[in-house]
Amino acid sequence: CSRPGTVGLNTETDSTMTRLLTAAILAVALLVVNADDDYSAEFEKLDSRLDGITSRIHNLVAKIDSRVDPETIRKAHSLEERVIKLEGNQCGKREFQCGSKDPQCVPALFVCDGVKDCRNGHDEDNCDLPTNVGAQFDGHTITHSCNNHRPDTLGFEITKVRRDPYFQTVAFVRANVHLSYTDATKSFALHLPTTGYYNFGVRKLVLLPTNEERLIIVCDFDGYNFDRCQGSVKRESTLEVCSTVLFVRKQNDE
Ligand SMILES: [Ca+2]
Repeated sequence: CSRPGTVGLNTETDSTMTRLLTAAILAVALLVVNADDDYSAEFEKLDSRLDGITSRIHNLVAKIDSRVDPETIRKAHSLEERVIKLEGNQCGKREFQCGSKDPQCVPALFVCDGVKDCRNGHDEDNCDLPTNVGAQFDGHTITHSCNNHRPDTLGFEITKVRRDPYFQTVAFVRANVHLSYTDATKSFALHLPTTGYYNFGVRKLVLLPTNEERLIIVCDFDGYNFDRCQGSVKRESTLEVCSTVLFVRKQNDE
């Protein structure tokens, strides 16, 4: 037989639960909305700061282009390239942007091949190699999940460079990668000879895997500042980035 009192109690309880749930959902929704509001404000602030910085850098580059100090010009272009990297340059992944005053995309393979492909010729303007023989870079590990031994030190030295006259866009290199790490009981130091290449079109140094862990070191230069590159370590099988590293040139007088 039925028990009306119990049914009534259950209905009341259900109603209370429904209201509580509704309130909880509303509270979560409000939190999400508020959180979105906070992030939107933060994004707007960053966006506006980036606009300001971009405009200042473009003005600076325009002003100093006529001066003769190549180091100052190089620094300004380096800043400009870093901003372009953040904002995107409207070209494809394997394309080169000829320049902000005369935007044009050309295939990255056409950069530094001895033939002017950009209307403004910028694809042939900046063809010095940042990784000449003897160049040494020390890494500062930012994130690391490649394995369970985060490096205490990580760096590389270029030992040989070869450029093929028929394929100037790429410089082939030999390098020594060194790294050290410490586990629970002792320290390890490894020196791993490897090969790789610098691609002028995308301004990337790639060092091929050195041991059974099959990790690739990729370092992105901005094409102007030869003293630093944004490094990432990738798994060869999946190309997943498992470590990020800032590489800074070791000065020879150290
Ligand atoms: Ca060219």
